[in-house]
Amino acid sequence: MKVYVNGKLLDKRDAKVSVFDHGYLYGDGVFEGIRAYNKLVFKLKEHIDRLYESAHSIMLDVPLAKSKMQEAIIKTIQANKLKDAYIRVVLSRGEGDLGLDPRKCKGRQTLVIIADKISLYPKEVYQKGMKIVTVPTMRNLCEAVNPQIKSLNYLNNILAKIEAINSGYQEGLMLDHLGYVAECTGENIFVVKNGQLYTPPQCMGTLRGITRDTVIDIAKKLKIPANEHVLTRHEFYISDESFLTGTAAELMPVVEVDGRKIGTGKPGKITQKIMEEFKKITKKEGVRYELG
Ligand code: PXG
Repeated sequence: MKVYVNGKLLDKRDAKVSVFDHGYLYGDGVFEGIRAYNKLVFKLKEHIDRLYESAHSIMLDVPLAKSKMQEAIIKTIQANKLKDAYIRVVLSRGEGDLGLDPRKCKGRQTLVIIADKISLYPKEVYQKGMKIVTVPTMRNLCEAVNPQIKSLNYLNNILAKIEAINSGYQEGLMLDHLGYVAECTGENIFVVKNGQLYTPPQCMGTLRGITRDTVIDIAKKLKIPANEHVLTRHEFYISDESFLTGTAAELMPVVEVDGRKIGTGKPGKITQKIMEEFKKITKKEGVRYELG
C-alpha cells in the first residue's frame, strides 16, 4: 500500500507522522472520508469543499489548492490500483511543541491521504436492518465544537460508540443538548412517516452529511417529500421506517430503537427504494480516473 504524506507517495511502513504533530497531541486538524465506486470518486467536489470549510473554521490553512487536492486524492487511489476505495484525507496542524499554541506548528501542516477498503458492517445487517440504542453522551454543542466541523477530535462520537457497544449494540443514537434526535456516531438519521422523509436540520448537533444530501436529492427525484425537521425520540419510535446515511456505512436500515420496533421490524419499502437508487447513482456519477 502507498500512502500520500505531504506530497510523497510512501510505502505504508514508511508513512509516518511526528509524535509532536498537534493532530496526534490534541486532535487539532480536520478530515474527510470519501468513496470511489468502479473508478468514479463519488461527490469528490463536495468532500473537498467540506474539508476546506472545516479547515477554514479552525483557522487551518490547506497547503494545496482544491484542484491540486483533487489530483493528490486521485493519484493516491491510482497508486493503490483500487477500482473501489475508501479514501481518508487527514490534514493536521503539524509538528509543534508540547503546548496548545498552534502558532508553534509554524504553518507546517501534515497532509495524509490513505486509499483503502472499508466495510463497516456485515452484509447481513444491511439486509435485515440494524438495532440501535440511545446513548447518554450528547452531541457536541454547536457553540462548543460545532458538529459541522469534521475535526480530528472525535471523542464525542467515540464515547457514544463505546456506550452503544457496552449496551450490546453496534450503533448509538445521539441526542443534542435539548434532547432532540441528532445523529449516530458516524451517520445521519432519516425516518419515514406516512410516505414522507424526515431528518434533523443542520446544526441540531448534526454534521451536514454528503450522503444525507444525496438522499434528499434522490427523494426529490422519486417525488418523496423530504423534510428537515426536529425529531423527538417518540417520533422516531412511531415512525414507519428508518435508515442511517454515511460515506463509510452507506445506507443502513434501522429496524429497532431502544427496544421499540420500527414499523414492521424489517427494512421498509421506501428505504429499500432509496437504497437501490443510491446504488445506481454511485455506479454512474463521480470523478472518473483510469487505472494503468
Ligand atoms: N455524522 C457524523 C458525525 C459523521 O462523522 C456522517 C454523519 C455522514 O457524513 P457523510 O458526509 O459521510 O455522508 C459522518 C461521516 C466510521 C466513520 O468509521 C464515519 C464517518 C467518518 C469517519 C469514520 O464510522 N462519518
